[in-house]
Amino acid sequence: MSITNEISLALQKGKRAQVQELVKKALEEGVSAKAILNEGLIAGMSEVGEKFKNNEVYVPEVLIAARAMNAGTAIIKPYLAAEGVEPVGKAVVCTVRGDLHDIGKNLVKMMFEGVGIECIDLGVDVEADKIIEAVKESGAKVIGLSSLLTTTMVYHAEVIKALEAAGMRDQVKVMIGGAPVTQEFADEIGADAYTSDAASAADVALSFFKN
Ligand code: B1M
Repeated sequence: MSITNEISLALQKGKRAQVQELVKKALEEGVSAKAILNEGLIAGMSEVGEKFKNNEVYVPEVLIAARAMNAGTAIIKPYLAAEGVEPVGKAVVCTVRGDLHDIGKNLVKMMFEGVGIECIDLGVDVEADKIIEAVKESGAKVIGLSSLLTTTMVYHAEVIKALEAAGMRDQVKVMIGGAPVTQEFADEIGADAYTSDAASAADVALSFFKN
């Protein structure tokens, strides 16, 4: 088995220390940081994402795998920069105004990073203005919004209206999600995409960067 496969498997099992060891070993053996990222870490996280979508694994396993992914990514980051590997693109992610739930948002961020999207994470309870500012500063092409309360889901629409008012609606794709959110609601407020889970959100975000 190749060392990148070993990394992928260790990540899927959430074995952080083993991922770190294998990543270091791979670098010593001359495997490129890009191959470690794509064939090891991202491949492993994609598997976890698929299993999560199919209810074969659950939130704790995803969080543990993501922790292993972060540990591996931290080691190769300087090498990636040296190899000139660019992220697929940038996305702003947050939970909307008035809402403090962040587990789903964090999963979305992890899945985005798992497919190579750089995330600007604004945290929870985020006002539309702050999102607009972050998009302007970073040049992000995707905004990923999350809400868990029926009382805060209306703020997804507020972000879209603020983008329109700032003349920026065409520059970014707005993706929304969270337990109370539906495709019907997304259509109603003019969001570009809704997905019911974080792994599918990453697939859709990736398609926005590729098209
Ligand atoms: Co809150 N809470 N909570 N809570 N909480 C719920 C959501 C609730 C359903 C519980 C209940 O009453 N049965 C209820 C909402 C009812 C409603 O609005 N209809 C509720 C309430 C009422 C409240 C408070 C108002 C309680 C109070 O103070 N009286 C309060 C609100 C505070 C606030 O936000 N202003 C509150 C507080 C909290 C805690 C702080 C205690 C804690 C949050 C901790 C944290 O997030 N760090 C908490 C929790 C943990 C929950 C429950 C138990 C779990 C939510 C969760 O994390 N689920 C929840 C009840 C439940 O769901 N059983 C509940 C797991 C997470 C992975 O799911 O975020 O949906 P989710 O993400 C999913 C998908 O939705 C999707 O991907 C994930 C799966 O892959 N997804 C996206 C999410 N974002 C996406 C974005 C996308 C695409 C997909 O594109 C960008």
